[in-house]
Formats: sequence, C-alpha cells, structure tokens
Amino acid sequence: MSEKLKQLAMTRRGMLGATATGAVLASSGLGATMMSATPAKAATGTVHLEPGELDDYYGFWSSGQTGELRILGFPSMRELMRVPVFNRCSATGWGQTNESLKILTDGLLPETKEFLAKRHMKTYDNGDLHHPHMSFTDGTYDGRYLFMNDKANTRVARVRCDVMKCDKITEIPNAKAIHGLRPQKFPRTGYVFANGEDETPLVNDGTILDDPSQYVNIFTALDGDTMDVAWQVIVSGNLDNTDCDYQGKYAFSTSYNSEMGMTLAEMTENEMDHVVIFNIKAIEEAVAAGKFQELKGVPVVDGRKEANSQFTRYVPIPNSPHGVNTAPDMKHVVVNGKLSPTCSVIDVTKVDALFDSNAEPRSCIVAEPELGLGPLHTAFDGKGFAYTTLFLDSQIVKWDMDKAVRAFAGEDVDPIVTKTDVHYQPGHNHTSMGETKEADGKWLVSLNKFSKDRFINVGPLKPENEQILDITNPDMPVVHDGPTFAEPHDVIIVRRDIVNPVNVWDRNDVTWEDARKQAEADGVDLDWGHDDLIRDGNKVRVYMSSVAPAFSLEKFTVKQGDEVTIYVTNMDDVDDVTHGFTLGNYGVAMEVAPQATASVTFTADRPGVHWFYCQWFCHALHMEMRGRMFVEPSGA
Ligand code: CUK
Ligand code: CUA
Repeated sequence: MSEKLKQLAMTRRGMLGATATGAVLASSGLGATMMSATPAKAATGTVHLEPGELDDYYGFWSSGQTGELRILGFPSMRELMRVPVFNRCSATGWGQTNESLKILTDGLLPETKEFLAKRHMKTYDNGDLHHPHMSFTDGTYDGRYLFMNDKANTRVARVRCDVMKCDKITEIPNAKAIHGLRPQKFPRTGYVFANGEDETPLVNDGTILDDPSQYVNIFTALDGDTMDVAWQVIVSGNLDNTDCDYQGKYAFSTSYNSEMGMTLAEMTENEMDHVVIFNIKAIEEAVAAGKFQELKGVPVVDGRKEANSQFTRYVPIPNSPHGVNTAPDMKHVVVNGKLSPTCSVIDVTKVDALFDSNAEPRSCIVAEPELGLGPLHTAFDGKGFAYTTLFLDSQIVKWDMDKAVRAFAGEDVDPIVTKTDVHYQPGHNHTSMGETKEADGKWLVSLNKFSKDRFINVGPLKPENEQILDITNPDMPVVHDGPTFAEPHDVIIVRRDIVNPVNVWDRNDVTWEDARKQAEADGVDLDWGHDDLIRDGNKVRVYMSSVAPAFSLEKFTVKQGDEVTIYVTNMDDVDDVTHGFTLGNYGVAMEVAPQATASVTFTADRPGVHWFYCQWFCHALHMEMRGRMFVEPSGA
C-alpha cells in the first residue's frame, strides 16, 4: 500500500469511526455531551412562530432517494407540501394519472421506453433528487421554476412555481447519473447545467465493458425554457457538483475522480484532482458553427484535456473536491476540498486569462484556507463571510473571505472567525438567499447526515437532523433541530415575496390539454357540470364533475375487460377545496384540486360493485361523496 493510500485508508477509517463512536455513545446516553465539544451557545434569533403567523421564507428541499421536492416554511421548518417528481405518490396519483404519466414519459429516451415496456412499466418510479434550484434573472431568484436532478435514473425535472407541480422531465442522453445541477444566474436561466457523475463508454451498447480507458463523462447544458438538451461536453475525469458565475461566461464542475479510477483506491490516488471550467461562449460558437458530433440528437463537443480545446480548462484542486459555490460578491467561487482540509477560492476575473493567454491554471486561485476536516459545501451571508460544512469535524466554520485572500498572498491573518458544532456530519448547508446576489445573512441551515441521539428512537433507520444557526449572532448558535426523512441533500431558502403560487387552477391550464381535446371530440364541455359515458369499442370514457360534497355521477356501468378512462373535473372554485377520486380495490387514486381536471385509465377486469370515493376531506358530507362502478362480467 502506498503511503498516500495508507493515509487515505486512515482518513476513511476515521470517517467511519467517528460515526460508529457516535452511535455507541448515543446508545449509552452519553452522545450529546460527549459529541458537543464546545459549550452551548446562547441563542438570540428565534425560529418560533405564534399560531397563525407566517414564515418569511420558502425552503425548497430535496429528498434524495425519496425522489420528491419538499416545501417547508422557513425558519419555522414546518413542512408545507410535498411535490412528487421522480417518485410515485399515493396521495396525488403522481405516476398513475394520465397527466402525470405524460410528464414522466414524454422526455424518456426511446431505448428507456423500450426497456421499461419489457418490464411492464411506463416510467421509472424511483429517483434520487439531490439539488433543487430556482430559475434566476439577473443574479437572483425570479420565482418562475425550480430545477432538480435525478442521480438514480439520469434525469432533470422542472417544477412550475405558479402551481408547484412538476411539468417537465428530461432524461439526459449520453451521460450517466446526473448529480450536480445549477441554473445559469445571468442574464437569466437560460441554461441549466447538469453533471454526469458516472463514467461509461460514450456509446454504451455493450460493445465496450470493463475497459475504463474508453469511458467518458459528460457535462450537459439544458435549455431551461424548453427543457431540451442544448449541448454537451465530453470531459476528462468525472463530474460531481457544479455552479456558475454571475457574468454568464463560465460554469465550474468539481471532479473527485480525475484518475478515472474504478475502485476506491484508484479514485483517491492523486493528491490533486480538479475543477473543470466551461467556457460557455466558446462552446456556443462551436455548436453554432456545426463543429460538433451529434450523438442521440444532441451536439457534443470534446472538452477533454488531450483535446486542448477552448471549451475547458482544468484547474488542479487538492484531493477529491466536492461542493462548488459562487459567492454573492459575484467574484469568488469556493471549491470544497472534502479529503483535503482546504477550500480553494477561484477569482472569476482571473479566468479569462486561462483561455485567452493560456495562463497557468492555478493562477485563478486566490485563496486556499485550511478550515477543518471534510469541507463539503459552502454558503454565504453577503457580508464577506463564508460558512463551510465540515463533515468529519461535525462543524460549521465561519470564515472571512477577504482575510483568506490576504493570507494566501502572504499576510499573517487568520481567516477563521468561529466554529459551531452541529449534530452530526453535515453535508450541504445553505443561507437565506445565499446563492443569489441578494444573500441577506440572516439564517443558515445545516443538513446533517446523522441524528443519532437528537430525537426519541424510531428504530435502526434514523431520521436525519437539520439544524438552523442564527448567523446574525456572532456566536452563530444552533436555534433549531428538525428531523427529516430520507434524505435531503440540498435546500434553497427563498424570500417569500419572490414566490407567488395561485390558489386555484386556471381552467385552460396546459396540464390537462389531452383530456380537453378528447372531451371536445366526445362532445363534452369540461367547463360546465357534466356526467357522460362514451363507449368507443372496448374503450369507455367516463366524464364526471365534482362539487362538494358530490360527484355528478352516482353510478356508471362498464363491461369486464373494458379499458376505462375516468375524467374528474373539480368545479369548486374555492381556495383549498380539493377533491379526490379513489376507486376501491382497483389501486386507483388521484388528486383533483380546485378547477383542475385529472384522469386515470385502467382495465375493468374485476367484475362486481366497486365504490369510488373522494379521499380529500372536503365537506361535512365528505364521507357521502362516493358512488358505484358496476362491472358486468364478460359473457353477461
Ligand atoms: S451532494 Cu449530497 S452532501 Cu449530491 Cu449535493 Cu454534497
Ligand atoms: Cu370531495 Cu372529499
């Protein structure tokens, strides 16, 4: 074993050891005192809201392997809504209704559709959603869309902020495992940048298997307006996290596997990995000039090191960097070292020279403060301070960016301001408005991977723990613990005046365009009360409207084996009067929000009397909001 590898093995053991020790301490009841090395700090800011009070911020949370987006009121941390995206949702029928299936299937690659069809599946029903980010205009959130990745099945999704529903999902061709994702900040989004994390052959059809020398990684830019892939770049090394500048010129991606290793030892071999800088204008020019190869309908350019192109530059960064975060000063980009105790700070004004005069790649690095063990992600307060999560140390470290730059230039100053213990092992952290030029320096939330002893025991699978730190207080105290289910990686905290969802759907919404067209063809006007059954061979279309507390149809009859589509339109034009449609013992359920139309298709292969009911408590007579489907046995 090389010296380097031994050190790494030590580090890894240290990492796992910390966890195991914590668990043992927790079970002995000593965890809290033992793990909190520093005395408790006095809290000033309050996250507590009186009943009826509203939060100042929206928190948009990822949910990792749960596959959904979550909306929390912030700083109260009250969970307000779950927005199903890559997952299947029992409450809303996401993944079952025709409207959601269209969104979940339209953007799949033909080969994926074929693969799923063989498994009798229409779409994937899992996802791994790490990074939710809002669209930008001129360097700050604009309240139009949220974009998010699916690492599990290589997709990017968009959620409309007017109705808080997913409206587009695109499977990314050529790449594998979309991980890091950020929207362009300037002039607007614009592009959504997405990293492929896992290395595979460029044409991954089985002709190349265990030959990593022929593997590549792909950086993708989607058009945030259409959700089509605009272009892709082949890179050297893999890609982890990404961010971009405030000038609209460059995007930055970390690589923890510059080695292109396949085993842990190989992946962690080099002292230095890198950040890839993408030159957006150079890539756009090449694409416009037709200088690309087309692969699965997408323009792909070669930005690998050996290609010596103007598309990319590779800046060496110590040891398996992870997060990359652009500061609200619109000048500095912080690259978090992970296995190195440092963060490397890029000055974006020094990046031009890398491309224009082939300046030495590390000449854009203006600071590299040593912060502690396991720096993963950095957040900002807009006042010149940065806040980095230290995974191994279980701390948030506050540091002064200007002092870090001066120290790097040789001045004898210490950039570290203070450290606060968090519980335990933080991954991402985020500050209020912190990834925009309007960072307000009020709150920081730390997303901790382990909760151990912080909550009453719920068995071997523990929640994670999310803590809020008051960063207006120089002591940076923890003012809130909040458990959360698997497994938020990231969050954004958005001022509430930026987000303005509607209360009821617009009847003309595009979501149920297909239903509207079919109804028109069937002579049914969905915008007025209706109760129609259209038979079309063995296809039956049942149209009903709902007004609390009744469906317009009390009963309808189909034949065994019919393909039945139920369309339900909620005619209630009132805030918060959502109805539902659940068909008993048919595995059918869907949400029908005010003024919405939803539909579901199934085969009526179970004869008999089957009750349907509204599953959203909508009225004093909600229980009575039900009806019967008669299925005549075939041959009857
Ligand atoms: S990654 Cu999870 S802790 Cu997927 Cu943003 Cu860093
Ligand atoms: Cu309608 Cu319950």
